Amino acid sequence: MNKYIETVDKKLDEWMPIEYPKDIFKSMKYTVTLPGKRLRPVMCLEACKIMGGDTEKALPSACAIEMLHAQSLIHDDLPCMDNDDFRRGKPSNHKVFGEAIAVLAGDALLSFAPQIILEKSDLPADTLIKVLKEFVSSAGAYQLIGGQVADIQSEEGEWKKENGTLMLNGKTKDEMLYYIHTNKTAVLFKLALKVGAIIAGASDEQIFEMENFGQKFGLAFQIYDDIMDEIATFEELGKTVGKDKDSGKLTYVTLYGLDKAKSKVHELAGEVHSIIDKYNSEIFNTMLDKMVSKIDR
Ligand code: GRG
Repeated sequence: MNKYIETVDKKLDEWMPIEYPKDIFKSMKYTVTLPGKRLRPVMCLEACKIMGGDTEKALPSACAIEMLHAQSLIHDDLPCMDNDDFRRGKPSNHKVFGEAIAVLAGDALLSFAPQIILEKSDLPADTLIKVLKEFVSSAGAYQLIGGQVADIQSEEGEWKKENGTLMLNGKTKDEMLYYIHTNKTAVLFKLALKVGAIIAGASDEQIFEMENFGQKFGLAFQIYDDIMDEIATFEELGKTVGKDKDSGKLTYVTLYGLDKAKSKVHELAGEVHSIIDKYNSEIFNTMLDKMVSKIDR
């Protein structure tokens, strides 16, 4: 895992030079290169490896997915969204560069990332098109952006009783939570795993298996993240803690309580194991074990 992280960090630094106008490149690079866990690029490389592929070939895509993730973090922290002053243990992008540059840095990363895939990948044209198709559809209104919109609206919108059940935009709280977690969070894990498998030349069945893994891992990870918001420290999370409860955000924890949230993470982790155990991946097992052990302390 550390080897993958080192390689990704080196490439992120190399592929993000500070050009003119410097502030935008500095702002883009600032959040991308802060010490995140690098879960998505590691998953992309490991999926490529377990499918028998050459991980070198997946590196540009793995880095581009980390850039897309950083883009979503920059915009998520803005005052008009989650309004968080800290990210990855440091001041958020807009706290360092100002709101205008932070908005533009997110926008710029959105096109810079696929540019990296196009310019740095050594892949056949049909594979490149498949990878880019996954990338652009994941980043758009059908998935990542749609998930964020639902997240914001679930907090600010007016839930109304229909036949005795609270509803918003045609969804119950349960359905809304599933939509948000699928599109805001699981989407980038699915993207990373599918892209790694596509680059390795995996079969449609194997790609679907990776998608299923990403979906279940993503759901578990968002619930884990919301549990950590309640039980972890600032040092551990690198961002403000306890915000969900204070802002009345719709999360698995605020809806069902800590105990049910913990059991759900266990249940989903078990389902992930049943998908991936046959691959004997130490890296995937470590990721799952770390997540579960942190909520079990
Ligand atoms: C304009 C394409 C576009 C998207 C913007 C702002 C937004 C839409 C989406 C926000 C998505 C978001 C912030 C989801 C939260 C997912 C999550 C749990 C992030 C934390 O991931 P970690 O813990 O972070 O892997 P590190 O810092 O370790 O990488």
